[in-house]
Amino acid sequence: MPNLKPLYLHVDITSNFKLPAGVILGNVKTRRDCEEILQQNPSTRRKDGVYTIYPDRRRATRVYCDMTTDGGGWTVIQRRFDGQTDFRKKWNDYKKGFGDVSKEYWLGNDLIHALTSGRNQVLRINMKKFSGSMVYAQYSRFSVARESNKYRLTISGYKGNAGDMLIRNHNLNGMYFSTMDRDNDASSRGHCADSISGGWWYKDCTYAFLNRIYPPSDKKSSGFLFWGRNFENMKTTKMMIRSKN
Ligand SMILES: [Ca+2]
Repeated sequence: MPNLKPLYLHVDITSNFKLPAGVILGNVKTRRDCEEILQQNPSTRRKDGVYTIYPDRRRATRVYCDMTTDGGGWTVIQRRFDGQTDFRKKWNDYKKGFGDVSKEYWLGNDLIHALTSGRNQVLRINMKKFSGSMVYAQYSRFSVARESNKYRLTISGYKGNAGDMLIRNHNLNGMYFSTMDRDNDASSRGHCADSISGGWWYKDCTYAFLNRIYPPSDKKSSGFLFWGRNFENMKTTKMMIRSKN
């Protein structure tokens, strides 16, 4: 019998190939939102910025991710800070979204529906006052119905220090979305989303209206973006969602 020595074979395999345009590698498409990006890539923590997500697991969309606030992983659906984006838009604009995701924008009601349907999402609203102080309102349950149900709002479970203006002061749970060209509010007095207003969920108008005209300075005017029973105008707003409360 020949003495058969064991054979050790060491093989390095390197594949180097170019993907045709449109092909997505691996599990990138499983990144449905900013929270999943953070879970899959923990090094994105504290790196706020624009990322690509797949809200319906198919189509890509760019969105701003807050990877800092309370552990991060927030998908931003609305952001305002300088008044450069006009929020006086019609139903179809709010449906599709508008603005620049690296600046001010509304993500779009169809996408917000896709991100909030069939699973629990938390809504957090970060706001900065003209005095410089930061406040927030957080709701443990937030979802937006499909267009055929007029983007009906489901919201509950407030915590925060900004005051609860979406439930306790004027309950918007179950209210429909309205724009200047669609009056779906529950007000008998008229049309809350009038021609100077942006789209929002209304009952009998509101104590919180973050899509109204950007305020030029520190005021207490219901004619501008405001939060609170005294209509305090806010300097910056950020509405964002994730699953973790
Ligand atoms: Ca009305």
